[in-house]
Order: sequence, then structure tokens, then C-alpha cells
Amino acid sequence: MSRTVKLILMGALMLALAAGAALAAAPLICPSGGGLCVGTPEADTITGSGNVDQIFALEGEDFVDGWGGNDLIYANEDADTLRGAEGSDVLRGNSGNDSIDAFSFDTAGSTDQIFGGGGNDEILAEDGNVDSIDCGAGLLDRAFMDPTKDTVTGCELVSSSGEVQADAMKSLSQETKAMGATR
Ligand SMILES: [Ca+2]
Ligand SMILES: [Ca+2]
Ligand SMILES: [Ca+2]
Ligand SMILES: [Ca+2]
Repeated sequence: MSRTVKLILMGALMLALAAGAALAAAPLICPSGGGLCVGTPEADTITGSGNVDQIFALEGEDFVDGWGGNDLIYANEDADTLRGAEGSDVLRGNSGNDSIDAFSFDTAGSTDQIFGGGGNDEILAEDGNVDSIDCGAGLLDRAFMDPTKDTVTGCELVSSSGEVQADAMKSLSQETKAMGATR
């Protein structure tokens, strides 16, 4: 093997290791009693408790599921995937193209507050509950909502079609599966 080829291979290996390190934050399970739960600056998979969690995912492309309780989920920059699930949750995507699911596993009668922040976000909230949706900045935010119940601001594309929502749920579900974080 030539010296040049060896150098190229070594460079490729180092790049692969660096990429692996960026993706390899260990899955984080929040304390069972709820409360403060803080991720890392890398890509995290964070699972909330059945109680009230305050989850700060920090930087990185994070996946967060709040599970039960009225949770606060706060994601920083980068494209995050957030799921409020049971209870009345506050979900903040901040900058980055985020996928925010306030639909799956939601509790009947709960009220979620969703803030997409900067970037082009996809927000799912067509669940028959009264939710507040703020898509924030970005020129191509999409929200799937209940037209007679939800309050919506800053969303360029709004839909309440079950068929369209099914497509969105499928794509989000595939994304979630790809991150190894399905329930
Ligand atoms: Ca993170
Ligand atoms: Ca929780
Ligand atoms: Ca919820
Ligand atoms: Ca965003």
C-alpha cells in the first residue's frame, strides 16, 4: 500500500470516528420523579419520565419524548424531533428545521403550546384538543391542526386534512424509527 493511500485511509477513518462521536451521545432517561433533565451539546435521545419534566436538549439534532406529565421541552439550534405525548406540554423547537409532534399519545382534553422558532418547522397538532401553535420565523412552516379549536400564528402551510396528516405522521414516524426511539 502506498504512503498516499495509507494517509487517505487514515483521514477517512478519523472523519468516520469524528462523525460517530458527534452522533453517539448515550440515550438519556430523565429522573423518574421528573424535574430538570439536561442533554448534551451533541445529538441526544431523551426520554422523559411519567411526571413533569423540564427537558433542555441543548445543541445537536435531538430526539425528545416527554412521556407523561405536563412537560417543558426546550431544544436549541439544529433540526430536532420533539414529542410532547401525554399531558399539556410546552414544546420549543427554536432555530433549525424541527419536527414537533403534539399529536401522538396525547391525553384527551390536554392543551399543548408549540413554538417552532426559526427554520422551517413541521408541527402536528390535529388531535381534537385545544392547542396553541406558533410556527415562528421561517418561510415554509407547516402545521396540521384542528381548525375550530387551535390558535395558529406564523404558519405558511396549514392543513387539517386527515389524509395529509397521515402522510406527515408516516414521515415523522419513519424519522423517529431511524433514530431508534419508537415506543
Ligand atoms: Ca443535544
Ligand atoms: Ca414527562
Ligand atoms: Ca401533550
Ligand atoms: Ca425551528
